[in-house]
Amino acid sequence: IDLSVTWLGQTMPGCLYNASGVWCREEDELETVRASAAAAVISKSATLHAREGNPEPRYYRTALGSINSMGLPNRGFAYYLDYARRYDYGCGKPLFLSLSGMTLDDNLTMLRTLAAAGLPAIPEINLSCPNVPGKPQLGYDFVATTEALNAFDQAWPGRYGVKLPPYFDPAHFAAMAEILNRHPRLAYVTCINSIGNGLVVDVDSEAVAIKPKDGLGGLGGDYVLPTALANVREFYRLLPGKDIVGCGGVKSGREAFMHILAGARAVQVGTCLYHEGPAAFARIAAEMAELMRSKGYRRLDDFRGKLRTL
Ligand code: FMN
Repeated sequence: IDLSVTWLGQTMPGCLYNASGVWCREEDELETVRASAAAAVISKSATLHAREGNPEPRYYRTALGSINSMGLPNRGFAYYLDYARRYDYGCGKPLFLSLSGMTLDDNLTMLRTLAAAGLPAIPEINLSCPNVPGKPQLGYDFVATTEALNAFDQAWPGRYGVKLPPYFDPAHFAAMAEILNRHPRLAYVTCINSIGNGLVVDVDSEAVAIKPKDGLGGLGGDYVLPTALANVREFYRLLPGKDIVGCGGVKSGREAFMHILAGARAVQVGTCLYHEGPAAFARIAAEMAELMRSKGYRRLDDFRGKLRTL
């Protein structure tokens, strides 16, 4: 069974890697992901300057997944750029740098600096962080997204990706796709970021589960799988010539298979990786291979995007 993925001009050894924000804030975490069965590596969303993030508790595990309001704790762009300068690109696993500037100018500064460094690392610009108090998710503001993408095209000469928030209405899928399709060098979109501003309540203590934003936080895990699949499938249909990276609710080979069937080129793992650690990649890949074997598929192209309707 061949799980390799040809994408962005290279062939990755598999289709699974970490979701930004999980197991990727520190260099030793990034290197552990690279050394695991993951097929690529993405760094924690970087701001121009390092951030401590929100007060704790800011992550909470539930039976169905997770709620978090981390608030972009990260080492700052220079730290991840330095990692990217020393990254072993010859290992065959692409390196993605997630960027989440606090302002458009910060994003442009990071993109220009990365461009000047001339590295093979690929930026994934995060249009969808729900957890910085007072900062709305850019991807829900179509005017601001239009302005941002036009500016990214000026600041960055190569191919890039964006991380989208989940959308919940066909009119919004269509409106966002129309904007994204104006940008030929926007090579891929990652769907989805967490479902923002959920609320987990503990009955015993009659309290919220996390401290920031009076308990509101982004949902991941089982909660988000159907929403993630809808976003992957709809953007797969609406963005010809671009790739979709599926993210949301992957915890076994079955969900990874569903994302590819819905059209994903590659698949990221967030909440499950947080709970299980990087051993999750080999387990999920083996489960996926077994599922494919039972169905008579030999490679991902045999079923990618071939989800049937009734
Ligand atoms: N997404 C980003 O694009 N940038 C981040 O910095 C980021 N930080 C996260 C931190 C934590 C602890 C978690 C749980 C998620 C974070 N996310 C971030 C969202 C995940 O990348 C992912 O989109 C979301 O959790 C859904 O995937 P899952 O169901 O596999 O968790």
